[in-house]
Amino acid sequence: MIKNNRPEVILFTGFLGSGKTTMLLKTIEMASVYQKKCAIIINEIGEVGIDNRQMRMLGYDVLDLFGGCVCCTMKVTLEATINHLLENNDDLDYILFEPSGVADPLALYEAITNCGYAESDIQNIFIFDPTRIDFYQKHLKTLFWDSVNLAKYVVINKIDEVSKERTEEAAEMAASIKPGIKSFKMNLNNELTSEFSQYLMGKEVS
Ligand SMILES: Nc1nc2c(ncn2[C@@H]2O[C@H](COP(=O)(O)OP(=O)(O)OP(=O)(O)O)[C@@H](O)[C@H]2O)c(=O)[nH]1
Ligand SMILES: [Mg+2]
Repeated sequence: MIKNNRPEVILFTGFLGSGKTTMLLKTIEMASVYQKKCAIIINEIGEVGIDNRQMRMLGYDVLDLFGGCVCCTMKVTLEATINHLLENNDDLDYILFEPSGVADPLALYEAITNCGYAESDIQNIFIFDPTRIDFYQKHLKTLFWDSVNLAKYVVINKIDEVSKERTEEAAEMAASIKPGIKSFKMNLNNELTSEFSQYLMGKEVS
């Protein structure tokens, strides 16, 4: 349970094109059905769609591109933005944020905990695109492992594009990294499943 009626912070994490923005938009829609008030933090660098950790794993030197200081700037900016939201809104239920791939997740966590949240308060939803399992296993193993480990829930998305077996394989991959992690299987081009909606909106953080 979050202290002082603070809004819950929900992070939508996942690799390029996995469905983070789609999920964020669906969550906003769902929140309005539940009459909950959301603030959305949008990350301009994220909009460019470059994920420097992925790029680095693939052998590109992205530090040259971004000068290496983007994460620090972002950390300060994120902290200031959250604090601003907390100071100026006393009726917020959720802060939704899609971090860009440029952001170091640990720096993001630090920015959020500096605003008075416990790390365990952060609702980090990892969105997993099962159409790309082979690519993740081949090129992004460590990054995938770290991302699942940091997440609270996994959403296996795009189930309309893969077989049931593939969906199960994705869920098993997540569970083998973080035993017991809850997975929700979805086609985010449709609605959020009611089970997931209730989980996110109805249930307080335990
Ligand atoms: N078939 C199918 N397509 C989906 C689903 N969810 C999202 N998409 C599509 O996948 C593409 C990428 O979705 P986004 O929500 O932009 O993904 P993202 O993770 O925000 O992408 P980046 O921010 O660029 O990393 C879009 O064309 C979506 O319409 C799904 O469940 N099924
Ligand atoms: Mg996006």
